[in-house]
Amino acid sequence: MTRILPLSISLLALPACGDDGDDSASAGATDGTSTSTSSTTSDTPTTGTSATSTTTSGSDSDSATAEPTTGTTTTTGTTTGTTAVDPTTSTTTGTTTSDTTTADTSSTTAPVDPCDPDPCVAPQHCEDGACIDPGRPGEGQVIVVEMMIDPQLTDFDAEWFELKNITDEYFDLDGCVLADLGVNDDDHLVDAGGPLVIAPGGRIVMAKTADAAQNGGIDDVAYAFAQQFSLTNTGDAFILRCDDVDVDVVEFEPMTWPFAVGVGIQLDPGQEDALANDEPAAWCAAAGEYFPMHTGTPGADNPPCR
Ligand SMILES: [Ca+2]
Ligand SMILES: [Ca+2]
Ligand SMILES: [Ca+2]
Repeated sequence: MTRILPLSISLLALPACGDDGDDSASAGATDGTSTSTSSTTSDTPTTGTSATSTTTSGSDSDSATAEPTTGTTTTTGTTTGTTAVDPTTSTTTGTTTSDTTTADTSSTTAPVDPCDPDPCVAPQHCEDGACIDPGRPGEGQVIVVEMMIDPQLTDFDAEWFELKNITDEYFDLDGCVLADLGVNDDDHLVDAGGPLVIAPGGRIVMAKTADAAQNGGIDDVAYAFAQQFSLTNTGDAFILRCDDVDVDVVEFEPMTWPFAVGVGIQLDPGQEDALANDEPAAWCAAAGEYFPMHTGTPGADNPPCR
């Protein structure tokens, strides 16, 4: 029996050795010393942490210790306080924005005229920055202002008429039609082989021929229409038609109109209008000779009739 005790004691002692490395919870409950030590040890950090956090949270509003944390928050507050600077920045930005807007508005408001300065050379004109060729005249924009209906020289060579552009823009007469009420009643398509430009306020002469030796000494004939168009001595019509628009029409006859053999008729400069020139009273017999026994001012201004 005596031997058994030591065994049980040793058996009891063995678990004690295993306890050291094993969980302290069960052993700790038995071992008062180790329990208090370990619990104190483990308690301290935990309690410390919670205590600190409690203190911190409690001190957030009161203690200066919590300020670091609160400081951070304060920093945010400061940042917010700095936000007081932000408004300034915002204000500045706002000002800048409004300035920029003002600048934009002024740049938008300022119209840019692509035709100023005018990049085009006459007879082209500027439209939205593009150089446009002259177009054909509309009704009444180009009118007939003088005619040699019955020349002393042969009618086949020496008839002519003068046109005036009474607008402030260039026109191209190439492609227009000359029509009359003559025996043949042929329309003549103006084919100048290129632009036949009449300048603003300008005048041009069209004749049967451009040969000055044949037409009565007229050198500056802009276009020769030959025999398809004529000014019939017994009465006829002069019609300038462009793009199917009668730009000007004048019907004449020898009884009431002041032309005669070798005497041209001219429109009074005060009657330069497509309707006014329909009336014989707006015309008068040309006085000065441009060629022996031929009166008129081909290519030059008409003097007043009275
Ligand atoms: Ca004639
Ligand atoms: Ca007319
Ligand atoms: Ca003239």
